[in-house]
Amino acid sequence: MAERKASVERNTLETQIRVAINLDGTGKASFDTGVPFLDHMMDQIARHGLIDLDIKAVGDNDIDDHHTVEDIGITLGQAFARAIGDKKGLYRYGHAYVPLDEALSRVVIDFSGRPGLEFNVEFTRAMIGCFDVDLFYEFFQGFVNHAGVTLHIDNLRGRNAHHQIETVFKAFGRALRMAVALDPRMAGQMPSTKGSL
Ligand SMILES: [Mn+2]
Repeated sequence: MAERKASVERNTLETQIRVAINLDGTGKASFDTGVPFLDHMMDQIARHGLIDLDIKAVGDNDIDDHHTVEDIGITLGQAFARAIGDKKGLYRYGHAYVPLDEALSRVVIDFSGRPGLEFNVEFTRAMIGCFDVDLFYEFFQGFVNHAGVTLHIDNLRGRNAHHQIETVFKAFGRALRMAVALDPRMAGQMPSTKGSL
């Protein structure tokens, strides 16, 4: 099987990001982004997606975390697009429900080639520690635009904002794991009647 790995570097005047991923990994994660709560969330992607992630970021966090979080989403999306390759034999769709105590989220993803995000999370508070919850939308929008995926995220219930977003990221990891898996019955074929994605 061809290796499904990618390394992407993205530099702007606001941020310098490096992302290395292995879709057929074991969930090994290494982060140095200057945004610890985002690292905690991306750790869920690695663990529950069984995707190795190595992410380093230097950003203008002296302003706020906005550029860094958005640009990590963008660069992670680029890395996925590159590692996925031509999509032959891909499951393509993935979904998961994940609970954490009172919180429950559902994430559905399609490696459609068409960027689209439905993000329905009514956070019960504006900040988690020093992390502004508005930035999660920016992270997923950056990812969606550059991975070329359709992504539906719904937090179905939850009182604790940390639980709300943690169920989203765990479900995102599980949905990714399903979608990026190779289907032996689809071997060598495009998972689309159009013949391309
Ligand atoms: Mn947690």
